[in-house]
Amino acid sequence: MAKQVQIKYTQLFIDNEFVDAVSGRKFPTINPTNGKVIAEISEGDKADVDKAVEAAKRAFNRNSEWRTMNPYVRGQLMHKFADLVTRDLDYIATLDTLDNGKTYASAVEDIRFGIAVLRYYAGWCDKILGTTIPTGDTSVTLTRKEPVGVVGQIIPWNYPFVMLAWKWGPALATGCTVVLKPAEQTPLSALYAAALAKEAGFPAGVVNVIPGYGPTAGAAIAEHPEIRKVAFTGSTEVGHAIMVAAGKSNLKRVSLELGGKSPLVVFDDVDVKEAAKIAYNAIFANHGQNCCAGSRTFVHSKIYDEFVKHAKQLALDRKVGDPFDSKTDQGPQIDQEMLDKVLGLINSGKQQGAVVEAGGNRKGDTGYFVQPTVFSNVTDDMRIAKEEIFGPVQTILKFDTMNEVIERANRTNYGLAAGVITKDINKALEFAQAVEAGSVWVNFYDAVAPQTPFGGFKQSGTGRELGEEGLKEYLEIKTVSINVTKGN
Ligand code: TXE
Repeated sequence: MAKQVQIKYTQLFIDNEFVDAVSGRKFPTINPTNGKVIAEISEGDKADVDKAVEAAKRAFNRNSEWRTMNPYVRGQLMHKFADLVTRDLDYIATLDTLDNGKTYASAVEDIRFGIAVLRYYAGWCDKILGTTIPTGDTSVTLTRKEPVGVVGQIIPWNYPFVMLAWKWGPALATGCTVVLKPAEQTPLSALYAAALAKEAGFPAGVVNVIPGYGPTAGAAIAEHPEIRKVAFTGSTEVGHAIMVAAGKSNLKRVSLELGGKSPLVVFDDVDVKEAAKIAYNAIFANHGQNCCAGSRTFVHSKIYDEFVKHAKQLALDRKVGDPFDSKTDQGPQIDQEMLDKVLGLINSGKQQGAVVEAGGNRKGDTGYFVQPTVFSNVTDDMRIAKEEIFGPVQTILKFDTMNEVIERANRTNYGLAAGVITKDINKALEFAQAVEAGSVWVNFYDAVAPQTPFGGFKQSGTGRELGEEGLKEYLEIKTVSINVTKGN
């Protein structure tokens, strides 16, 4: 797999054109495998967000091409865009691997999932229906579902293209117009997607992409008085800031998909080796940089030692290295900051008395690689059991009873996802009902599909993405009541 590809787009995308930032500033995007600069990217700021919002507003004008487009044609445009992503799948996956460090194989899976999400939402375009409501003899009442308007979307670096697809899918299906800010670490695939949107034939201003930093470009989106809705995926800390900004500006709608500390509970009636494999994938997928990572593995005391033995072996066998090498399981973490954060938390685990079964250190001194790490003897009070590590670090805790594990699983401000492994359907359902989490997976993990709603309880977020639920975030409901001589 070629590691060197031509980077075609490095400027902001506004009104269907690639342009420099108003300030003329640029910032580097770094390859986490070697710490080297891949490209210098135009750095968007408030002035650029303002320009993009103006373009998005024009595209949303009442008589614009986009607003008057037959919804079926809108769906065809989305399918055309998905076709182009399919055509260039290898290239886009290469951009994400270069920029993010994820393995090329997982980047390909990501892009395929993104395509599935885009096609799922393309199918919705002409199926967004209103209702008629009986209101008496002298009136007729109906509802219309209308796009909210210009939406801001701020996405993270862990799944660069997929996050764009999750955001653009429902926004375009409902007929909104978009100003998207990719993460500063991973702007490349979003800029390429912008070029494909133009090639597909979306009218100017329907999608705009403004790379830049959070406190400048991101904050300008969250505070903008003419953005009607902001969709954010990222840290819980910034999620708080987005809500404050929305409250202080124009009460724009807010949907947030934030961090997690998701429990995966393994009962004692399972095939232990199999369960260890599920738990391994649950935590190590995407190098642990996954909002729903199974980052607290609760194992029943009867099988605890055997489980730890398997978990240790799986981590020791995990191949860390060049993400473009097809034998590699794990590439680097995203950047120096995350490397430092993950290593700091690993050290806290050592200091607080957890047992290092595997890994426990940085790997090499070039790039941001971390050894796959397994901690046993973890207790609830340790930082590694409480804080989102966002790295390849498995923490294995021991439990004895259902009530105990439910109480401990829920003792967190997060509530994004949870898993349970058992052969007993009653246990599985009892846990699924009691756990405070937006997604619960039984006997597997990370089973997210375009048609299944996804989002968090508590401080893991608000609102839902994917599925029909995901559309609601982008729709206003208008009630139209008509005075008639003979109603119902
Ligand atoms: O997130 P940030 P970071 C968690 C994970 C990770 C931690 C920090 O625990 O260790 O967050 O990661 C933009 N106004 N997750 O620092 O800062 C930013 O530019 C508006 C979980 O990367 O939240 C980027 O585009 N926007 C998560 C996006 O927010 C702002 C995925 C995410 O960056 C902003 C990533 C501001 N003031 C990290 N500050 C998940 N839920 O999947 C930053 N941004």
